[in-house]
Amino acid sequence: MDTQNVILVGAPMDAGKRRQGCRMGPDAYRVAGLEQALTDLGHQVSDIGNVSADPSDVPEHPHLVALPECIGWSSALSRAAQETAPNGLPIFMGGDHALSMGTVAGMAAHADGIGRPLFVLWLDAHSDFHTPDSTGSGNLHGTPVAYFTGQPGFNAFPPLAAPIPTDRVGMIGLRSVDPAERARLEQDRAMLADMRSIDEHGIKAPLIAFLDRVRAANGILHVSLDVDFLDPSIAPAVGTTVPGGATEREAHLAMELLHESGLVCSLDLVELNPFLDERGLTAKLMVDLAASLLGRRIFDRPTRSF
Ligand code: 6HN
Ligand code: MN
Ligand code: MN
Ligand code: MN
Repeated sequence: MDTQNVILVGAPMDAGKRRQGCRMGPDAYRVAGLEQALTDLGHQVSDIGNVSADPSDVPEHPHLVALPECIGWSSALSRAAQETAPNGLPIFMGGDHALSMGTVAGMAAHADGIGRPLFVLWLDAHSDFHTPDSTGSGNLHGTPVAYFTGQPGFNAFPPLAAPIPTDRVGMIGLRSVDPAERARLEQDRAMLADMRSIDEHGIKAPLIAFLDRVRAANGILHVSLDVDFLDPSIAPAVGTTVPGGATEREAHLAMELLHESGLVCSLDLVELNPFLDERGLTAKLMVDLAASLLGRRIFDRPTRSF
């Protein structure tokens, strides 16, 4: 098996929504044994600790939650992505999904620098395709895809070195998309696989079709894994559960196919709220999924004992 340099980057961002707890995510992944699980696969793993948000002098916004802090996280995490990606595969341990504004922007700049297009796989119940003008909740974790694809309304945020055209975005797991997001998605060319289509055709078909697109363009792939992609019965530790999510088997199969593709350059693990977990189950499942993505074989899955 080919081994890689894997760089764990803590992103204890909790500013992307009102409900707090995701700041404990990076330490939950550490306690759940992410570094050891990847080391056991033969990888060179280093944990560079936690990033903190840059200062921002943008004023607070009456509707958008913690706007200055989100801007400060975006620039800090974009820099962290650009600094780590040349040395290996960064895994961003979140933190809420607003952190992907920074990680994807930074990975896009990195990809641009090496002359390859960045594709993004969004594994999520939600499309996170609101703009600051369309979000009803004011929670910026519902906006990262709109930001890094260059939609209007993000003037207060760091300018993008390389906006990602929507036809380089694939979304799998969708089952809760607000009307404004839907209207925008319908005009766009992102690959969308909602849970209805996964029920009908399985998870392999849309994923392989998307990976073929990445390969044909000589692209590299950033994967953004939101805990609520998974069914809440197996992954309760998230503030935005939507019933009818991916099963443990569908999620592992997706990770194994991603590994076999050899195309993945970076990974976000987002929205884990350890305050809502049950005996660390969600954190451990996310660690096991990351291990499958990094090449753990099916017979090597651990027995869960408490
Ligand atoms: N996530 N569409 C809802 C909102 O508040 O804009 C939910 C967003 C969920 C965010 O999945 O990271
Ligand atoms: Mn505010
Ligand atoms: Mn999300
Ligand atoms: Mn979500």
